[in-house]
Amino acid sequence: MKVNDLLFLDRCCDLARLGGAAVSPNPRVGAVLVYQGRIIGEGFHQQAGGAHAEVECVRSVQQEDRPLIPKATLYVSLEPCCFHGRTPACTSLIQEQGIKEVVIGQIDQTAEVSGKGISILTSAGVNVRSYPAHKGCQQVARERQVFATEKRPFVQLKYAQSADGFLAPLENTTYWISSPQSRILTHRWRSRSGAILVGAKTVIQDNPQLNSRLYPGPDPLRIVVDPKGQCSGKELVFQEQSSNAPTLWLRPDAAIESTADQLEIIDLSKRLPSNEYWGKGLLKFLFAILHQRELHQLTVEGGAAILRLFLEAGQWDEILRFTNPQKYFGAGVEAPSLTRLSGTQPDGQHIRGAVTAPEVQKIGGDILEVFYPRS
Ligand code: AOF
Ligand code: ZN
Repeated sequence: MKVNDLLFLDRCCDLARLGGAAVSPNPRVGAVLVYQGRIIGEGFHQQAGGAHAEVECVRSVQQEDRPLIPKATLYVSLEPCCFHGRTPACTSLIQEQGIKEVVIGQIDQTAEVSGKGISILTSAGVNVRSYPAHKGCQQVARERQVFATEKRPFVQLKYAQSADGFLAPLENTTYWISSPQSRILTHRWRSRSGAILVGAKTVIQDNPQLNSRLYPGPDPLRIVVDPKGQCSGKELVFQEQSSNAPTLWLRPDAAIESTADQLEIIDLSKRLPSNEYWGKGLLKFLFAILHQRELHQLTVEGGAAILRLFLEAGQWDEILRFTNPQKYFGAGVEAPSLTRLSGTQPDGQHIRGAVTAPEVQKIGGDILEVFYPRS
């Protein structure tokens, strides 16, 4: 392991993170070209269908430095692609440029790549070093990797709780728990999200818009899971004028006609047996729809039953939990208990436990904790 390799891969990750929602369903990727310790080129993937990070990086090299390209080392956060998709293969670019040393972070789990990019380069005489354990490279590519391997989006569960672990003080009430700063951060996340999903109860009680109006950027696809047909269709999330983003409404029937252009009603009775309107059957169906639409990231924003649905099925990848340390409800709707997650269900299925990531942040007056599945 070379210390400089890790530093330059860190730089690749900083660049990759500049890619926003437009990158989806491609992975976020960053690349740098280094000659004798000096960065002579940098680039990142900005938009699906557009130039890959390696192409942007080579393009950015100044005229006077171009003769150095064959003598430079190319660092990329992800294995270079080796097939012609919407754009040509990066392995060809590397060979055309005469680059002889490539350092990568993650192997690209996309079926067409998956190690073949490395073997093509190695066979062509390029020296390749890889760092699959590099945390930054894992993080920037994680949505794409889950999408490619599990055929479902990367699932984030997001909620806010009181200091004593309640989502709301009473059933059927709306109560704002987190700080204005946390709200802006949530909208920033939404602007980089593929889709936001909530349950019918949340739509009826909170009447959320689920867009990213407090932060610049595109609005996500909105999904309402309403297997009992409880929503009326008059709620803001279904109204075209509340946002330019489309909404998917999963209902038990087609009793309500879509009035807004961007509202798509999915009649579950035509797609699933009624005993699968909830639970693993529903999740499987939902993931198939999202995979078909090439959505590689999904944020689940509640309520309690929906959060539990994903938790109990073990179908989640990250939990973002805000806690307001000043608020005590004493009773109400309980937040999911993450410490009770590990264990075995009655059907013998193991429940994916949760572990806290080391980073705990203060956002406004709130505490933001991040949890990952116990591996
Ligand atoms: C790279 N560098 O910056 C990205 C890669 O349709 P295309 O041509 O854009 O190809 C998409 C595939 O390329 C995608 O499925 C993934 O495997 C890879 N993404 N590869 O070398 C990049 N974004
Ligand atoms: Zn590529």
